[in-house]
Amino acid sequence: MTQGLAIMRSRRVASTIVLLLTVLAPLAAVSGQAVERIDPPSWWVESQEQGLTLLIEGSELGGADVRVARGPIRVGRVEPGREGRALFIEVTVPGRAEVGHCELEIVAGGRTIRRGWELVSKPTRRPEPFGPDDVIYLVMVDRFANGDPANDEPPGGDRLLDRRDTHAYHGGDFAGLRHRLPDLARLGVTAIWLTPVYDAATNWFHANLEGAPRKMADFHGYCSVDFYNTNPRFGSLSDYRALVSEAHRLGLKVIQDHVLGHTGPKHRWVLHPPTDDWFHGPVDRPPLCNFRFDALTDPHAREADRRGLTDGWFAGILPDLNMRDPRVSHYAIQQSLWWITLFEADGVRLDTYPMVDRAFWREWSRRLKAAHPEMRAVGEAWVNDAADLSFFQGGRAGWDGIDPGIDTVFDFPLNLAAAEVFSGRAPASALAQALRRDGLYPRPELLVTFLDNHDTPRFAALPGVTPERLRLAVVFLLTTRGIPQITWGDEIGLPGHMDDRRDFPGGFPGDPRDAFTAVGRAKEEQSHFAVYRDLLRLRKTSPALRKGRLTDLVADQSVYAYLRQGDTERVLVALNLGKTPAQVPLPPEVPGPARRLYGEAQWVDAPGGPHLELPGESAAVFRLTTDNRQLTTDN
Ligand SMILES: [Ca+2]
Ligand SMILES: [Ca+2]
Repeated sequence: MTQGLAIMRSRRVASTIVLLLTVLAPLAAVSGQAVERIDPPSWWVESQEQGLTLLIEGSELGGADVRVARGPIRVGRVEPGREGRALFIEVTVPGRAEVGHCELEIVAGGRTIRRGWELVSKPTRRPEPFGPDDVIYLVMVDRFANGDPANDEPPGGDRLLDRRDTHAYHGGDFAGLRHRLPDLARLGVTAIWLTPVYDAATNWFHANLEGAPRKMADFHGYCSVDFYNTNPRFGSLSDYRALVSEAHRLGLKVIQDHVLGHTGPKHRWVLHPPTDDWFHGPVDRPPLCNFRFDALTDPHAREADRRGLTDGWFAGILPDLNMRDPRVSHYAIQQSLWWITLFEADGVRLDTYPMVDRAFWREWSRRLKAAHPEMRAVGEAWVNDAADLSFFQGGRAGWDGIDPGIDTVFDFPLNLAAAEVFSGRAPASALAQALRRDGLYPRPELLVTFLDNHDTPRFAALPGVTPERLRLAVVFLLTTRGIPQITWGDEIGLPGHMDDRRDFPGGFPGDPRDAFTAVGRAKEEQSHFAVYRDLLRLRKTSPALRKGRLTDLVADQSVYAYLRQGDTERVLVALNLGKTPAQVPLPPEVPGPARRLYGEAQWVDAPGGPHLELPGESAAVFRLTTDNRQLTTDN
């Protein structure tokens, strides 16, 4: 429950949003038979997917017959949806089908409508799985860099652009990010995670912030109105493809953000759901998500409490999809397959992962991994207790007999410990205490570690986190176990909180300075940047720092020292959070001499054994020059 409350607090804005149903833009009234869209709009040849199902939406489609007028695809079963507004059509792509334009003939009420549908080539690049060798850089597309001012206010004019308003669009886009990718590659990150790219341009709802009604745009991307198109403010599908290609050319992996469990409040389905139970309803009196993650992890919880988590609408405003209807779950799985395959994702970040049935994730994983065995997924489970969070990492069945198959999760418990330690509220040993619980996870080395993300306050903005402590936290993040994730601007100590997601200085036309360059960074920003740059370089050259076994050596009030041991290398990391110098005795299994790789600490070989002289509020990294043969025997 406390986790749920934590979320409610941290997502204060979302939880206070009051959707005014009256602002829902009514869909254009349609008379007579019409076909408005076909999802997915394309598929690829050589697909192994069985049971591909197209959702045709329009009007007066009841009793329709569907034929293939052109192309090699074959139509199987046709199932009508709700109120003649939807058809579910099974389609087969024959093994030898060739790429080309297809046409479907939809015949109903004496009318025939022809609609195009594309059979495209299958990209040949295989995903490169992200893992402990990687460092992930989170970019909120709207807030990073504006490379194309022409798309800032798309035709039709919602006038949602205002850089002074933290709830409006700021103009960032694919072109801007693409232009800055070389900077990210030089910084030393190896993967980019973009906030969702779905079309949401017309999404515009009213938020009630502490009594004051105000507008809120979907700059963050989590309120889709079209799962098969990009937000035109970010760019077109081909602009997105160009961004992904450029990232791959620079050796950067791409992690897509998939929102499968809910739509935006203004999605067309809210007014015209394709089936009666498409959403957990009723739509006009939606059930509220209870954020009771513990109800899922607790074998003795009430089923009603579990349903309160999986079947409730996030903050009562995000229409929650009913994955227990196979037509809905099929749509969601195809959506993921479409983006991952055609836009060549290396990995996926899954939004609000615990709020969707675990049986769905098991099926999602099975089908996604069948198509892309190398693809990895990280689920967002905002759970602060390791015992609960470990339940959500795939790799073993839980008490419910379900292995969701999702490779990893974000390490919120370690994030919480880091926030308490580096803000001065907890002793340094609390980091070791948090890591002590790694035995609970199927694969702790795959946990995605972070200091902050787009839903949390910036670490730099936490009370008690001084610039010095912030830099120590960065050393910890980049040297402890796991896959580190950095939030855009963290490398310069960008402040802000989840209600104030700031633009990267220099990413936007007219910015007074360009913090992508050394000359554009303030002195303190440059100090932060240097720590990221140096540690990322070190990490790149040190297999032990990336994947070595973690052994705690010293964990007390102000000092935390640990070893990372690989097959060929041993590295010692020491942090002193105290303001005064610390003398840190090292245990016998850490013999000298050692070579200092980072920091200003001194290694002292004394008759009683080596110790470290660590200046106040400093960190150090040493490579132990031990005989390598010893490493394989002391495990
Ligand atoms: Ca733009
Ligand atoms: Ca749900």
